[in-house]
Amino acid sequence: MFYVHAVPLRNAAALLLAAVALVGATAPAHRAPGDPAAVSAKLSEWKVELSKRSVAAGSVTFTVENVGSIPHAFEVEGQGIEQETAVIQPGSSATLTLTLKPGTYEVYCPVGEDSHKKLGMETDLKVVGATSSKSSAYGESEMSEAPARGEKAQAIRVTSGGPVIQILPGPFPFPDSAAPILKQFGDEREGLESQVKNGPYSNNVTPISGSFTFAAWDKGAVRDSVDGVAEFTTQDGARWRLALDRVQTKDVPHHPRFGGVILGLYYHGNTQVHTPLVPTINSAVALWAFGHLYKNGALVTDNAMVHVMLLSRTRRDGDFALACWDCSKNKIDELQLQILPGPGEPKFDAPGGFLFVNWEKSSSAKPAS
Ligand SMILES: [Cu+2]
Repeated sequence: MFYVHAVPLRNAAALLLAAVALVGATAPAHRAPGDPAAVSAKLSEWKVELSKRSVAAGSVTFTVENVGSIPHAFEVEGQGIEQETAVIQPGSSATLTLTLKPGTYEVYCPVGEDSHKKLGMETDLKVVGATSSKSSAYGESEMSEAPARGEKAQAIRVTSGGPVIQILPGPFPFPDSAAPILKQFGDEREGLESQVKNGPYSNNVTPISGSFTFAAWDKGAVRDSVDGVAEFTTQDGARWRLALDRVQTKDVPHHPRFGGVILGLYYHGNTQVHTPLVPTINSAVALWAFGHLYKNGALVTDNAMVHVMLLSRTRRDGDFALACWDCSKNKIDELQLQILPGPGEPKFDAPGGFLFVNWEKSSSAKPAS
């Protein structure tokens, strides 16, 4: 997985500043016994930054600021301790004072059953014997950990199965549940509210036929990739073919801050990650890609915007109405394919101008390497 905000340059500048600061650093200031150590923390999408990576054992006060745009929280876990703040709204702060023994502690955002943690909101804190405290600046964690994390490649192969349904425009069936979440979506709210009235997250479905198989690789950094083909015949008899060969790295309307391939994530709905117009689900894979789309053998576009998920089932057997607002405990077998026109391209010649297709009994495996 990777993040699409334009932070790398700023990070690079911060790292340079941090390096300069480290060169100029002198011996750490001693504090009187009994004085709590102070650590400040910044939460944002999707990272946790600590002012220090290492503190002396004893009482430690964390001052935590949410500098992001959605609610977060702060948890410290390790050496038998597991303590967290309440949820912190964007622009607000909280403090947490703990007595910490020497050892390594995991520091992360616990919102969304670890979905924020999986998206990158985690780091660690070393607590050392009281006399050998050493502090360092923001940014050192990225220097020491990013390369190791980038090597972690995971892969999945997904095969479609079961009934195939095309989702047609219609009202979203959980408007009361979605309303409080939509309030936090700022600029996006208007578009989402029109999708509540008549959009692609509806109970208005029709059985069709087709198949979809793909393999996807989550390689960290910017090397995620995908390879797959979907073929289906829509309600109107049109034959569609979609070839996937490259992941998408820029913001997608209504899918901000995401790109590439993410394996194993719990999100949507009330976790406030991603569009709230999908119930809360657990996913084996979520990916964003560009696709080559053909209709009846003729190329429609090389830039179709594609979002794919294999997720815990959201729809009923039989009539395929959305059946739950929190579907995260259900079996993971629903394969969703969502295809939208590329930026500036005309709507597809299909109801609502989009192609949303589900395969209701799909499966996944690790691909042979
Ligand atoms: Cu968070």
